[in-house]
Amino acid sequence: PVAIHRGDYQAPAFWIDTVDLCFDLDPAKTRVLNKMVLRRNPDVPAQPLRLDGEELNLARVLVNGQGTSFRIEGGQLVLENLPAAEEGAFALEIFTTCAPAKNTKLMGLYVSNGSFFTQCEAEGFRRITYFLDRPDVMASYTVTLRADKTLYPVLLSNGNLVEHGPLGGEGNENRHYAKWVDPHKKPSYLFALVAGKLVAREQRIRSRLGGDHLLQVYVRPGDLDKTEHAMQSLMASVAWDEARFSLPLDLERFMIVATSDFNMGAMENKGLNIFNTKYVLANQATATDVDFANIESVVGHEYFHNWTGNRVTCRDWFQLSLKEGLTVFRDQEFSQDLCAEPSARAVKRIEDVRVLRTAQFPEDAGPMAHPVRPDSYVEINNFYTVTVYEKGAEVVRMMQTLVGRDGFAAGMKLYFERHDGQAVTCDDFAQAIADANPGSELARLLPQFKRWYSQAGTPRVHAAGQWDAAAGRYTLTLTQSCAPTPGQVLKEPFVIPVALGLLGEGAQELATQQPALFVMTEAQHQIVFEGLAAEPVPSLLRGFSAPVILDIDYSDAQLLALLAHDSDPFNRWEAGQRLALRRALKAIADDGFAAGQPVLDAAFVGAMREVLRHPQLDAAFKELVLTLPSETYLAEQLDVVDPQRIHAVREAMRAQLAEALFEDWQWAYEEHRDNGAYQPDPRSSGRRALAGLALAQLCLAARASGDTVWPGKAYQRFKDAGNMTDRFNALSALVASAHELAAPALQRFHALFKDEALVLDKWFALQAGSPDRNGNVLPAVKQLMKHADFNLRNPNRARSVIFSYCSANPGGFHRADAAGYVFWADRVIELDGINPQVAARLARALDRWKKLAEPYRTAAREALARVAAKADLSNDVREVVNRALD
Ligand code: HT7
Ligand code: ZN
Repeated sequence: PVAIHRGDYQAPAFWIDTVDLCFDLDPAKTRVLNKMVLRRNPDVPAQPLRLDGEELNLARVLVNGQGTSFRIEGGQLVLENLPAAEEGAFALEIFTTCAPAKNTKLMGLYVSNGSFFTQCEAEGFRRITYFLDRPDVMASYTVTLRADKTLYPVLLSNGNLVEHGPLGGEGNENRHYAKWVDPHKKPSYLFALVAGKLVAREQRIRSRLGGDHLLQVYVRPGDLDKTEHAMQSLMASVAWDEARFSLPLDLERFMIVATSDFNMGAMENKGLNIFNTKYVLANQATATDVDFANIESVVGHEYFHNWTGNRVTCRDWFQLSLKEGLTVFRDQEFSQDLCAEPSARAVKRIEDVRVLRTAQFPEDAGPMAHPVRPDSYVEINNFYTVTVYEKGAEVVRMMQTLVGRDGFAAGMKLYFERHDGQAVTCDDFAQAIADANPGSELARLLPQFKRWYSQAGTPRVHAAGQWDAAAGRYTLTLTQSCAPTPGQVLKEPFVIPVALGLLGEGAQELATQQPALFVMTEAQHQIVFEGLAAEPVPSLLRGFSAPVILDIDYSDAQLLALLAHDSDPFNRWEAGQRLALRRALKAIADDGFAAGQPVLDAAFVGAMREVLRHPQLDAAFKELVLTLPSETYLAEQLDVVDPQRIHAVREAMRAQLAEALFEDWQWAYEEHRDNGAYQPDPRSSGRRALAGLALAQLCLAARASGDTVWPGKAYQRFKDAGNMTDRFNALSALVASAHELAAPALQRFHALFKDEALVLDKWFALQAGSPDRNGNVLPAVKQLMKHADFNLRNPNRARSVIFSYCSANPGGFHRADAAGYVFWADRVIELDGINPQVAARLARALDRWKKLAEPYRTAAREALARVAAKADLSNDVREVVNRALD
């Protein structure tokens, strides 16, 4: 496979002004007539036109209505004899066919449950017609859809519906058509069409800044009762973008359509967003609080792309974070702004950081490490990563930290003034934010700040304090470093905003002469605090002000003080995690560690009890503090990883907390379980989360003591719960504690929800991700794959079983007999023949194999080598396994 390099960017040799597409939709053979008006780009030397194409059958090519010579070269349609620049625009007509029903890659035009959908980002449009399929070529689209009226009563595309009606003529008796005109120019990746038997929830709104709009959420008949939350989320998104950034909805009609076959979460096609059903459908009987929150943020995310992505798009795919990092930042801010209470905002921030640290930090330290703006790729689909998205969002967040909230809004305004309607770069964005804030630290440090875009790897900040009692002086030394990543050995210092404060005696917040934000630019800095009465406890990187690893040698007493008293909720949580981590790492390092051995001391247990019983703290915050660091996070702290040791230690810690806090968990459960009307707001979902954790802990404790009361209560809760969150938490408690009631509960759950695909996904995922006991999970996973409801072609279902096992269940997956890796290699190869994008995601499960202890390391390498040896692998999977083996 050939790598594409950022430095090789060249402007297109032709522009496409207009595109007139006519589709005759048929699952077996769809006919596409593509009439374009093109002109040469005068800034580029004359050259042939090379149009991208993939899996198309070409029937006809006409230039200005005449036949012309052409050739197919490397999949591209090459036209040499085109009018010269002086002749101006010319018409190009291309007639092709494709086979949507056979499209298992779910890129381009495909069929799902009898309806047609498209997915064009990043390079799917070339599977629909020959085109300059790159984001810097923006055209005006007119689209006509023709199809059977009974099978496809709804025909949708981007923009406004200008005509529709029956099709005349022989053979068209039951056929109809719809013609759509998009008033906005767009790149091909934002094109979409949908055709099928769908129904819509509709809402007319009058926006504060714009006019009247029609919002629609299209789903399959029968799912309409699950669309209210998505619609509410959409309305809230429109209002938020107007209020926070003065960005109005620029369309008369904004549509969301749900499909159950989708490679990712959702897609921001102009005016016609296409969503995975998982991020649309919800009611209290079928969706959990987490589902409700995810829907809110994904609906927001896609809506916010309408400006950050669609109005201003990427010049090339190396700039992907321009739209994705910025839009993740915007959706995170949106979800925080919807929180009524500051504590709920903090909870959201902790959740976001947890994702960054458990998924992005490992990526930044592994074979797929790449800068937020990558320098090269083989397959762009492999670069829709947590680095581009989540780390990209942290980079934008740091900009806001450096210029302030109002300064950032001013920067956004300037960005749109300068670039509306253009395809631009990450540099253009950073420049606009800096230029709007001329006196700011960002403006002063911009070239250095932009290293966040060009250097991969997670920086480490080492902090050491020195106390001079006689002088009343505390000196804090901060040192930054960043380990080499593939292709980047030496790193220059980053600009690192460190939000900080000091806790004094009695753990009260100290007023100091130093600002609350210190901006690191050098490899080392010293910050001196004078006039202190006693040695302070530093609270650093408050709110996680930069995406770095903070090394600091706190004593237990200092961490306990921070956990109990820090005014920054993020660092309060962080102190609890550090206390747990320290104990876990000590036990993991102990070669004599035996399963079930105590890991936790009275001080730690006491501190956890205090948080759990705290009269003022929020339930959601308590749940976060009382959840131990994940096995993946623990593994990241180690140079050599024995996944079974980590699993055993974490399980021992869970069991010990369960038993030591038994009465407190009972109190927490009784206090926080409620039977009132269901609301998915942060406060009530926090209560359910804490009650769920308590129930899981009580069932776990019961496992050790042989008590049957709590498993019985969990089973009862499972049966009579009024919402999916409580029901699923109760079921999970039984499954995680391997109680004998788990089997009948699982059976009953399946029977209750056999017709609800998204709920069945949960049922599969719960079993594939359950804590391993004597290697029981892999046989269960193999059994699940034989279940009548399993379907490898459906990405959600494949993820619910295979990914839940290989990527989210380290204790079950990393087996000494290598059977987990053999299973993984078989599935990667099998999936690659169906859907390379999904296969390549699964291939990443062994990214960190070089850190594994023996015998896991050798076995993992052999599994990777077996996949790599396969002759006809997709570029997607080949890039991932080659980089892993490198
Ligand atoms: N911008 C969207 C990316 C996306 C995608 C990319 C490749 C293959 C399939 C895909 N579906 C959606 C999603 C987003 O970030 O909003
Ligand atoms: Zn996005």
